[in-house]
Amino acid sequence: PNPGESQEDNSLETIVRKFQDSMSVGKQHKFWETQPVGQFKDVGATNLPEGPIEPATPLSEVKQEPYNLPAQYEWTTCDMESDETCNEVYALLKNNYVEDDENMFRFNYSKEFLSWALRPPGYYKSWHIGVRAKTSKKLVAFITGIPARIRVRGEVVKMAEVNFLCVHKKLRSKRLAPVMIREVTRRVHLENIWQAAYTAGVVLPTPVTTAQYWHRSLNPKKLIDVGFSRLGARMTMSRTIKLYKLPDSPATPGFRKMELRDVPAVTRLLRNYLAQFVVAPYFDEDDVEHWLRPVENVIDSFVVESPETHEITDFCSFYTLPSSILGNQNYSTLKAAYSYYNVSTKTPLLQLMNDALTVAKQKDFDVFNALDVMFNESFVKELKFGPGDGQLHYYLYNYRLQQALRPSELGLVLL
Ligand code: MYA
Repeated sequence: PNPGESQEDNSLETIVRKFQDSMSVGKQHKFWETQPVGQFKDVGATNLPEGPIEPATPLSEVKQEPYNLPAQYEWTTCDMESDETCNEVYALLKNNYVEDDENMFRFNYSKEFLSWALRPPGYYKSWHIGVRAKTSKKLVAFITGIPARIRVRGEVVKMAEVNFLCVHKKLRSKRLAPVMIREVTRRVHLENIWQAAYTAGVVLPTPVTTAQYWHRSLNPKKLIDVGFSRLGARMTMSRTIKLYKLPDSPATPGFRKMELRDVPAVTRLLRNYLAQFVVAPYFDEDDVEHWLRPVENVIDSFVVESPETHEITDFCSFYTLPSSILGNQNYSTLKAAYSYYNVSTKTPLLQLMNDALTVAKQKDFDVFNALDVMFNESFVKELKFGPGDGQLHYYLYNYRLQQALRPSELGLVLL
């Protein structure tokens, strides 16, 4: 027998405690328990009203000074218009941001992407928050907010979308993250905004929904070589390559790249479409111009323009988010496209998404990813997506929903 085994405490009490620890709902959340978010103890409670958990307070009551950091560190506001700052943020995230469970891949957001994602209409520079080591001035942590209007059922709420929370690998588990979250909250409050939306791979109190990733191989040989996917049972490489083959060009007549002149039509399409979901962004033309107009190597968008009437009837989009491949001899980057907002009114969604896959393949992406939000479940199986192992939890800060949502009731994609 393994000598380690006899050392183990196998009392019933210990077994129960270990089981509870393994379930995140049984875990203590010393920080999150203090925050205005849905608490695990209230799951299923029907007596609590929907809407803000805490009321807004007068701005004069918002703390005027930043929260205290450990003595060796200092706050910095990151100017994302500065190439130098953008480079520092890029490098911090490239080396320390989100990895998969097996630590084989790590997100590698490009500088162009960060500059786009963090500077939407009406953004606040003060919400791009860094932490530096006082002596070396090295950037060691980061968190961001951007303003957004999010509709929850019938109500449009001004929120912050919080993203890119990152603490350098060497500074983990020192409770820096709660200080960063408190500081971004303070700076959001100073702009008289009291709600936020965010996503995370970890379970926290309490998800409004949990979405699953689906992956469509575009370059199956590379995906198998780097360990992203495996050869199916009774499959050869050449049969696999054939299985995932796509047409050379999109099938839908009038399918073309979105242009500036399409902004009014795309805004109308998107607004009508997103009205079907319980939680979704409320976009105006400025938002659409920023978020949906193509930007090289950042965001691709396409419309279907009717060849007869020249009406814009459908729309699809995906963003570019490569991952570093950790420790592979032959490849260093996985080129991934992520499904963003898609609207079908005339072209069947299945055909529209097959066209999106086709152009992504033309643009040399290795894989096309989609969450099972909106109507995405209706096309994933047919279009040969496979379910991923990662889950993405969606959260609202200071806004209670009576009940968790199905992912298909969610019309929101965060970057
Ligand atoms: S999600 C992406 C998060 N980033 C990564 O996963 C990158 C790699 N990991 C890291 O850099 C670190 O592990 C991070 C934690 C920084 C994540 N969201 O400092 P700690 C809680 C929220 O000792 P560290 C994204 O960017 C944890 O439960 N809380 O831990 C959206 C514990 O609290 P509690 C998280 O590992 C971010 C405490 O932190 C997350 O060194 C949305 C431990 O702190 C997480 N992803 O650092 C932020 N991970 O004891 C919330 C851990 O209570 C925004 N924790 O369980 C809220 C809205 C604010 C604005 C409101 C305006 C009104």
